[in-house]
Formats: sequence, structure tokens, C-alpha cells
Amino acid sequence: MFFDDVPEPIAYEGPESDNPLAFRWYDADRVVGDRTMAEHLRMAACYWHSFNWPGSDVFGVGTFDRPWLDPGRDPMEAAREKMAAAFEFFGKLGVPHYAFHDYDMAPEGANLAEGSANLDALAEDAAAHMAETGVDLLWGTANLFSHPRYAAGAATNPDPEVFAHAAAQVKQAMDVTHRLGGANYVLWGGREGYETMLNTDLGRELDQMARFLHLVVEHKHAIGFEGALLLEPKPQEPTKHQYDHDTATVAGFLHRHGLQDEFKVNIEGNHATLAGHDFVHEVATAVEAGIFGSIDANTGDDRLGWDTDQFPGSVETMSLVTYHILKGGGFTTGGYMFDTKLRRQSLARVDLFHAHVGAMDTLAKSLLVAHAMLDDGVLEEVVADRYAGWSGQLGSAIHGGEHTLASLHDLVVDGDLRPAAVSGRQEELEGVVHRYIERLA
Ligand code: XUL
Ligand code: CO
Repeated sequence: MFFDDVPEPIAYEGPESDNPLAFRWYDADRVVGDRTMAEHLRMAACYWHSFNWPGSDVFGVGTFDRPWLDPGRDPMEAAREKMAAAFEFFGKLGVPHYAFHDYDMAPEGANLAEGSANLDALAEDAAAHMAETGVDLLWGTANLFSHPRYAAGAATNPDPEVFAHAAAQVKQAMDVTHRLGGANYVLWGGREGYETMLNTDLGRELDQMARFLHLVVEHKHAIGFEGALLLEPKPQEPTKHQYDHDTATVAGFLHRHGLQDEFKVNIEGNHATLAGHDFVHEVATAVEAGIFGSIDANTGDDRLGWDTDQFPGSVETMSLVTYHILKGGGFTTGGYMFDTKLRRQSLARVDLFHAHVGAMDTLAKSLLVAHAMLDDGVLEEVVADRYAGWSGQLGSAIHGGEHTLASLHDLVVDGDLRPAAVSGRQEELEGVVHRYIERLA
């Protein structure tokens, strides 16, 4: 076994436990409101950062102990060894779902036919591992960004042959996701964006992207895939500008192209902050637009302006995110997927467990805080009170179309309206959140 250092599955031991390889808060079967913790959070681990990334950075090679990434190995044999280690990890961690890109799982091969055959063969192995461990697929996706052919984009490439290649790859990844019972299929924009306007026809590229997404929708219905299609907003990196900049941009794009009923969003914490938003802003925007789908649970670093994909550790941040998810009705097909990578110096095999156990406990605590705040209505009451005037006579008349600018002018002048400025109570409410967090301890 690859993870012999962790001989037993991670167990729930409660908040008093000092065992770093035990859950102190995540108790899968604990009922919180109408669902268990596992059902609320629908957590997933990812294949790519944990098993397919060697711990390299732009200045140096890999530091991690991932024997299957050795280029001298037989690619299919190495892929099977990687898969065995991945499912050993998912199973011992007790995470109910996982997610993958086509070529995390399978060697890409010399051409699409080879990549396709490799993926089919490995998907069969994955099905066996899933049956054995009980770990389900939260989502699949295609890597449309690593190969040099995609340097200028996949669907938005100036060359339609690259578009065709991307379409072929997505067809194959969707088919495999469907076969493995995936709950969603994700499209992150990858290199869909531009480096410079000097060589870019922005309108044409956006139309290409819309065409591509329509093809994805048609294929979904053709194969009878019932999971959700999810777009993953990100403002920049790898390209200078990415077309799926943030949730509001994606919502506008979907409406413009008649795709609003077919796609939802997969919101990533670090992408939100790169876009200049709080994580909770993106979730609230998606819920409000009716396109909330799933979460890539990670965080950036306050002083680093790039996608560091760190494990979520802030109960305060995640409580507010979870609060808005619960307020929107909770996850349906989506879940909290750890799109997270270890720091390059965290090179012991057991570090992967420490990182995920900590993150899963963060989300469990956040769920308890969010659920209690919602149950008690502490924020809801304040918000309802703040907008009470809109349910009164004037607010209803404005919304009902009974007023014009001129009639409102007359109303203010004749009625001598002098609305009072009232407190927004921000610090008080921050204190409320802190008290709910303290109560956990
Ligand atoms: C890239 C990113 C991806 C997507 C899947 O920033 O988040 O890993 O989640 O392609
Ligand atoms: Co992501």
C-alpha cells in the first residue's frame, strides 16, 4: 500500500481528541437539520493536485514522492499504480466523492485515438475501485489547457481544428463521466481568454465559446447525462484575461447566448478573490441568479496575487459561504470539492492526510455555525428589518410601476420626505458571527 503510514481509516474522535489523524468535527452521520453532515457537505478530493502534480513550481522541479510520475515508467502501468494510491487515499480519508480531468487519469498518448482508448480502459478500473471503496464521482472534466495546441485557447482558438480537437476531447470526457455516474460535468475556461488585444477578435472568440457550449448541451441530452453542467469562473491565470471572469460575467454570457437554463457555476474560493471579490460574494451572486452549482473549496494567500490553491482553514470565511449555500437550499448535485494542493515543502505522504483532515474539519465547523445562524434567524431578521420599507406602501407602489420620476419628485417635495440615515450594524453583526463560532468550542 502507498499510504502505509496511515494504516487505519480516519475516524471521528470528537473535539477533545489530540490525534492529528482523526476528525474532531466532521462526523459523517451526524444529523444537522434535515441532513447528515456528509449529505450537506458532499465533499470530494481531486485527482490532479494530489496525485498528478509533482510539487514543481516555476523555479524548480517536483519535490513529492509520486513514483508513477517517473517518465521512464510504462504509462498505463504507472496510471494504474496512481489510481490504486488515489483510491487508497480517498477510502482511508473517508471522503465520499472525487473529481478528475481526463488526462489526470489516463496517459494522453500520441493522438486522440490513443488517449481515448487509454481513458476507456482506466475508467473501467476506476469503476471497480469506486465499487470497492464506495467513493462516488462528483464531477469529471477535460484538460483543455496543458497541451501546446491549446496555447491560444480551446473553443476560442483562432484555428477551428483546435476547436474540433477540444470538442472531441470533451465528448470523450463527458461519456466517461456519464459512465462513472458523475453528478456533474465541469468546464473551467482554461485558456479561453487572451494575452493581448493586438491579435484578438474578442467578439468572435465569445461566439465560438457559446457555440462550443451549445454543442456540450446537445451532447449531454443525446447521451442522457442527468448531472449538471458547470462553468468555473476565473478572472485571469493562465491568460491575462479569461472570458469567464466571475459569476456575474458568466451569468450575463449565459443569458446572452440562451444557455441560462443549461449551465450553473462551480465557484472556486481562490478564483473569487483573484477577481477582487469575497468568496461569499460569488456564492450569493450565483444563488441570486439561480445558477449556483458547486464549490471548489480552497483559499489564496492575502499577499500573493496568484492561484495558490491552499486548503480552506478559515471557519469565518467558510461559515458565511455555507450560510448562503444553505439559504439557497443547500447543495443538489454539487458539493465541496477540494481543488487544493500541498505546499511544495509538504513532501511526506502523510501530509496529504493532514491537509484534507484539517480542511474537512473546517467545513464541518462552518456547517454547524452556518446552520445555527440560519436556524436562529439572527441575520435574516436584521436584513428583513433593514428592507421593511419595501414591503410598505411606498416600496410596493414603486415596484408596482405606480410611480414616475415626476410623481416621486412631487411626493418628496409635497410630503417633505426626509428619510433618516440608520446604522448598517456591520460590526455588531460581525460580533454575532464570532459568537456563533465561539459557541462551538
Ligand atoms: C484551475 C482550476 C481547475 C479546475 C478544473 O484554476 O481551478 O483545476 O477546477 O479544470
Ligand atoms: Co478549480
